Parts: sequence; C-alpha cells; structure tokens
Amino acid sequence: MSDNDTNTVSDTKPKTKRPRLYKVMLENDDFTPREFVVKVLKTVFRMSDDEAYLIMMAAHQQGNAVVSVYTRDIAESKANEATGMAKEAGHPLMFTIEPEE
Ligand code: TYC
Repeated sequence: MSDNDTNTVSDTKPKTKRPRLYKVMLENDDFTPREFVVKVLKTVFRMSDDEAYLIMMAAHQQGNAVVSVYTRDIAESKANEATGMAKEAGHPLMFTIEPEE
C-alpha cells in the first residue's frame, strides 16, 4: 500500500436523502356539484365514500383541502388526472400541488 493512501470515504455523508413530498390540494369553486367532487376523489384517490365526503366538505368550507401526499411525479399525474376528469365533464374543479414544508 502506498504511503499516501488516505481514507476519504468514511468522511462522506451517507446519500440516502428522502425525496421531497408534494401535497395534492382540492380547490373549492362555486359551480362543481358536490357529488361530482366526491366521485373524483373516490375514483382517482381511492377514497371511501365517507372520506371523500369529508375532504369535499373541508374544501367547500375552507377554500381548499389536502387530499394526499406523494412524490412529485405521482402528485402531478394524480392532480392532472383528477382535473382532467372534471374538465371532460364540463366542471371547473381544480386540483393543484404544493411542496410539503
Ligand atoms: N362549492 C361547490 C358547490 O357548492 C362544491 C365543491 C366542493 C366544489 C369542494 C369544489 O373542491 C370543491 N356546489
């Protein structure tokens, strides 16, 4: 072994960073029927009837509500799928994403 053999590996930080997570938010509006919001939550986010109703009412009363938390790709595709389902049915319902603190 050479004289200048050094060990830098043991000084490096383990690189197992967890990915940043994103919240999918349900936004309230004045036009989309409540039952349709519940249907989208059940279809795209696999919620039970009761769970979907509670989240829909939270958005209805507070302006928005956290639906669920995912990695960025999954959050984007779920939000797009849910917003697209509403658009196809002629409703202005929107799902957005925001990074978790
Ligand atoms: N505010 C809508 C209504 O009164 C229902 C609604 C609830 C729409 C939640 C969007 O995210 C929403 N028909």
